[in-house]
This record gives sequence, C-alpha cells and structure tokens, in this order.
Amino acid sequence: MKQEKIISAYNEARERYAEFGVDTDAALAALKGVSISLHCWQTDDVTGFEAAAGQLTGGIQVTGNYPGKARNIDEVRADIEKVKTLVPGRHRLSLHATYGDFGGKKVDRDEIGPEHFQSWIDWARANDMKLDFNSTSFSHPLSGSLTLSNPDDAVRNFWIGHTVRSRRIADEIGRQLGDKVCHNIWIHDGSKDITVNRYLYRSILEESLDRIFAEKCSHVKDAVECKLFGTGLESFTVGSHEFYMCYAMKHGIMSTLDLGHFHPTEEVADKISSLLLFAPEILLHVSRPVRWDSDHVVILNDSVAMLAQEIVWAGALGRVNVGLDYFDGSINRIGAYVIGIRATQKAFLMALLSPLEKLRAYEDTGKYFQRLALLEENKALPWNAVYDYFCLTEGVPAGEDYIPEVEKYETEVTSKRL
Ligand code: RNT
Ligand code: ZN
Repeated sequence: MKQEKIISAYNEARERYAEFGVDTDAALAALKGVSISLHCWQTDDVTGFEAAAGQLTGGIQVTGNYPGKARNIDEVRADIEKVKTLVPGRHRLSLHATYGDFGGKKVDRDEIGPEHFQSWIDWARANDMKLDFNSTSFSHPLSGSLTLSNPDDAVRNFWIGHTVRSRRIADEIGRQLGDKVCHNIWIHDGSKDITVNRYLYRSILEESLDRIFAEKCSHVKDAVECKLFGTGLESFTVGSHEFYMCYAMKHGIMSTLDLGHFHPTEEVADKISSLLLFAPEILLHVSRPVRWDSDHVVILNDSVAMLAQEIVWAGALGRVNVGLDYFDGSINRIGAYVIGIRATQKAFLMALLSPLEKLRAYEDTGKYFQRLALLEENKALPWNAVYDYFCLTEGVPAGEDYIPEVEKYETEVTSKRL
C-alpha cells in the first residue's frame, strides 16, 4: 500500500469518526496498550522440546501437515521473531512447560525448573517481550484421562509436583522480567463415557489445586481454564466452567475463557461483564471453534468482535489478559499466526472506535431503532483505514502487504525444513 494513500485515508477516517465524537488518535493510543499473548505452540503444532516428545494427547488435536513446522527451539524463536515484524504493537509470548531449553536431555515434568527457561527469559528480554506460562498435563505417559483429579495418589502427586514447579518457573520469569506472568492451568481430565462419581473427581481436583496454590508466587497471576469436552473425553470434564468459576471466585484468581470451550451457540462475550464484577482480572484464549473446539485460526468474526466490544464497553481493557489459542497445521503456520493476531487487534480497534456515547444516549432514551441502525452503520465505518495507519506508524506491512512477506519467509526459511 502506498504511504500517501494510507495517510489520506486515515485523515478522512479521522474526520468521519469525529462526527460521532470518536477520537481516532486516542483509539490508536489505547490499541497500542493491548498486548496480545502469542501462543508459542502455533509454530510447531503443540510439539514442544521434550527429548521424548511423542503424540499429542489430552483430547486436543492438530490437523494438517503443511510443510515447514518449527522443529526446535531456534526455529520456534525465529518464527516468532518473524511474526513480530508483521504485526503492529508490543506483544507477549505464552510458553508451555514442554517448551523448555532441555538441550536434548530427558527432563521429566516433575523435574523442570527455571534453569530450563533461562534462555527464554534472555531471549524475551533481547526481543522486548514479556512472557506467560502454562503447565502441561497432556502428551505424557502419565497423562491418561485423569491427572490432578486422579484417585491414584502416585499419579496425582506427579502432576501436583509438575504444576507446582511450573508456577515456580513462572514466578522466576516474572521476577527477572519485572512483569507478572499469567500462569494458566488447563488439564484435560475427564471421561469418555457416563461417569457415576463426578463429585469425587471434582473434590480431588479441588484439593490438588489447593495444594498447588498453597505456595505464594508474588510474580504470578494465576488462571484456571475450563472446558466443555475433549475428544475421547466427551461425557464428563472435571474442570467444567462452573467448577473453575467457583474455584476462581473463592480464591481470587482468574478464570480463563477459551472461545472454543463452551456450547456452540454460547457467546463468551456475554460472560465478561458478569465475571469482572466479581473478579479483578480474567484471561482469554481467543480461538475459533468450528462445530467443536477445533482451534481454527482466529478471524474477525462476530464472536471476536463482540468479545472486544464487551471488554472495551465495560472499560475493562486493563483487567483482561488477552491470549491466543489455536493450532492449525493445514496452512502456512506463520501466516496463520499473523492472521489471528491482526484479527484480534482489529476487533479491539473496532470496539475502541465505536460511537459509544451516541449509542448509549439512544439506549438511555429507549430509541432502539436508532441504536440498532447506528450499530449497523458502525460496522462499515472506515476502521480499516485506521488499522492501516496503525501498521504504517508501527513500521509493519499495512493491508494485505504481509502476504508476500510470509511467502518470502516460506521460500527462504520454512520450506527448507524437511
Ligand atoms: C485445550 C486448551 C488449552 C490448550 C493449550 C495448548 O483445550 O484450550 O489452552 O489449547 O494449553
Ligand atoms: Zn485454551
């Protein structure tokens, strides 16, 4: 895109938005503050660097085998560094416990420590990024279908040990980088078929979590992620929405809302204003379920747009930690990454640019036709000119100009990974 065109389109957009009392410069300043936590696992189909990394288990699945997936820590880092050049703003990186710098040695999940993540901390500092962290219950010989809710104490204690260590690593990362780390716990625990002692499993999970959180980690923001079901675990999920919502509220920690973890017609957007009344902060996993929690590439769809609106309209940008969570192995993975990051940003920008004062004035006075009409008009206001301008000022490709950049990286780098 031509620079002059971007600037003149922005100037027109600014005037148009000013007619509604919307300040585009202020919206961009706010958008700059929206750091998205990039999920490292989009680069390598959730494989990680464990010496014995095997099949992905735990009821989640990556489909597709597009060539070029990152095979080691250097390639994951190179890919993320490339992605950073194609998206505006400053973002975070979310690591899973299986992405430690293990140097090819076997380090079991109950043996990991901050030393395995020191090179990530150094890399993050060098790349001006903050980090987030996730314990990893899946893809391990002891994963089975029950981890923290397992009645077998040997298995359960292994996973408690892992999760305690995972939080300690997060704490050390936060201490070194001077920024609190979101530590997210998602476990796949559940059952394929009808379960006759749900109360038992949930009470075991509660007790395990109590033990995990008994240690104070002052550089960590704790989060627990619910789910509707996993593949092969369709009939019962121990960590359901109600379970974790109650647990989070009781203990003052964050609920993680993944867009793929609810009933197909249930909108996560509507949960924001309820949760934030009772919890200081929440964590999001922005994703795109197609028919089920299929983790498709995030696009600018109604669910994501409404989610951003609810956050911005609740004045809650500072209380929502935005992370991504999808893994599509069927298309260029760098491209998939960039599409999802940019789509999420666009949703926030649209929300920041909406003529809220006018919409609320209509609502306050019962003018519901006018409210609906303006909501419709709002969809087509020139927000994309504002986004292009944001890209220009941030020194990254505007509009579709990132497509050839991704193609070039594919030709020069990822296509050579055999
Ligand atoms: C799985 C959860 C979880 C994972 C990642 C890899 O259903 O969404 O967040 O996707 O931790
Ligand atoms: Zn998730």
